Amino acid sequence: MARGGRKLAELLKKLDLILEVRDARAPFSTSSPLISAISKVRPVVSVLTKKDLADEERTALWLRHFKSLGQNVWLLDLHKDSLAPLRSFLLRRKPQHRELRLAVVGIPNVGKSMLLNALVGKAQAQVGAIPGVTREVNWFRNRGLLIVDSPGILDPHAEPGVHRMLSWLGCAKAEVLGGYEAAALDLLRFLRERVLIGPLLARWELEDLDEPAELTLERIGRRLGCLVAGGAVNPDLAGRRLVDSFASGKLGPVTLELPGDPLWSD
Ligand SMILES: Nc1nc2c(ncn2[C@@H]2O[C@H](COP(=O)(O)OP(=O)(O)OP(=O)(O)O)[C@@H](O)[C@H]2O)c(=O)[nH]1
Ligand SMILES: [Mg+2]
Repeated sequence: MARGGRKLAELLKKLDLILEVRDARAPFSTSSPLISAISKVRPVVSVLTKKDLADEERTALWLRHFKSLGQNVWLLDLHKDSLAPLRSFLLRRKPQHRELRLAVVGIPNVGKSMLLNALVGKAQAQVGAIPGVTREVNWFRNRGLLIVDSPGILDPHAEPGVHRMLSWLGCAKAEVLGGYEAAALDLLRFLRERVLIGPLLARWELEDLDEPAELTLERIGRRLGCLVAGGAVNPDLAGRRLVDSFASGKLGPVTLELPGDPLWSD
């Protein structure tokens, strides 16, 4: 992480602009830890990916929030949306006699490499559903753009709550943050507190009962057949299935944060 950050700092001198990628399901907690330093020296354009996995109404609140701050934010479903408008926007900033040089930065697994591929028009950078796919800084060039793909960088000093949320979104590894059972129980408690759990459980035809998270996880494990010999639920396996299904959007669209959320706002 420190090495990636240093490389990026050296690169900054050569760049015209930075594309910061965040996950639309948690636009605050998925911001890059480097972005406040970067924005002092280079213009930043933010992209919220995974529009299809986020709650539409909450996304509208976020867009209004960013607009009120005068921030330039693009909202995209990278599997479906055309990148032509963003490309044209970038090319309007291209110096006359050379390509526009930019870097795609952000925390792991938010869609940096996928965005880069869509912008250069080819599947050049490796994309994957687990965090940590891109390990080096790499340059890609096409049609007026010279783009750097960079490894995802997490903030080691972020609040534990932020890291926990990032594990639910697939941006941080639950294995290194106390394991899948703990991550799943935290997720269930968080969703219940914020009245977001009902529609998600309904996807598995489970009722939203007023019960401790452990019992909800047990019902999920039973429903999904995460059992050990003797018929008991394996809570780690059930936790993994819950977290993975949540992260990949299989449980339906949800946004975990609102602008000015008292839990995370600084
Ligand atoms: N549903 C959905 N999935 C997306 C979207 N954008 C990216 N993804 C998925 O997110 C995952 C991560 O994409 P990558 O481009 O590898 O992410 P990255 O930020 O480069 O990740 P690292 O290199 O690990 O830091 C892949 O499984 C993509 O298919 C989107 O808009 N919608
Ligand atoms: Mg990548």
